[in-house]
Amino acid sequence: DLMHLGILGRGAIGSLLAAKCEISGLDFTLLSRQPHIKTINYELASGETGYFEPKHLAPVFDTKFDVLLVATKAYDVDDALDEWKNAISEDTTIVLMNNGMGPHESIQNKYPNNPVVAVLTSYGAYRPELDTVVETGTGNSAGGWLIAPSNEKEKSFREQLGRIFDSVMSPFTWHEDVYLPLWQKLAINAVINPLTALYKVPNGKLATPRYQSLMTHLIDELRLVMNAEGVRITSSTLSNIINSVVAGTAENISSMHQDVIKGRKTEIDLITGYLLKVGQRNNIPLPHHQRIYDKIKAL
Ligand code: KPL
Repeated sequence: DLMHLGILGRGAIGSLLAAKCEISGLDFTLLSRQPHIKTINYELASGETGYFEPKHLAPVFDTKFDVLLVATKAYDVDDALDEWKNAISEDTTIVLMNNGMGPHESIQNKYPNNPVVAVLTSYGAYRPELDTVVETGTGNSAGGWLIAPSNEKEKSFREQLGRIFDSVMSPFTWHEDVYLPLWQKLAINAVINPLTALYKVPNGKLATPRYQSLMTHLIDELRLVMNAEGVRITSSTLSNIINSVVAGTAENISSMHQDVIKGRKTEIDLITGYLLKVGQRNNIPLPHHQRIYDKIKAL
């Protein structure tokens, strides 16, 4: 029997996930505040295009899902989980897919007994129209338990989730310690997103000499915080990781750059803001991150 999936949020990533679920024949429902937008048109990086009408639910209902993929903006995760709490039973696995780290802390208080997975993905997508999603680049994805289910369920839950992730966000890697990739992703987003948004450049431009000294400072500060939080990593490893994402997503307009272009709220509070909070907790001054935080807030 098919797992019943809920996809919460129909932004770029939510719409792309829906398209991949549709193509893979999975049983899914879109939980959206815009159920009147019936169709999703998609264009994948492979060139494949199509459209479909997903099942939709309005917020008042009592269907419980086996797996809830939370694909909202980071600052909406907490409110969205409250709004759709009827979709969540004790056995629902909640999958957080947002950038940033704030919700990964707060969910442990809200749903301490549900299995919770953190997923990171480097897929690029945007929505040129409300009903259309374009995949700009394929990436890879990783995830692991933030809250694992009981021992007897752990293996079967992980295998079922693995099959879903393999079909909608392959290649997918399961991590025993998800905090390592989570911190790496936070580091990627804390460097690429604000810089591309401030200087109004596609990701690839960050490889040019103009940005190297600032990036070095940001990376050194990140390394100090990560080490203080128990994540063992060197500045040069971090630099290699970030530069390979810059190269791999060179044409991409980062999500924060897109937010700024469209005059939307940015995720700076859950990316750089989270980092500054953890820096403070560890008595580590982060002057370069503080400066770009202030500049983004002033936009
Ligand atoms: O995740 C991203 C984002 O734009 O939010 C990166 C990896 C920087 C790709 O653009």
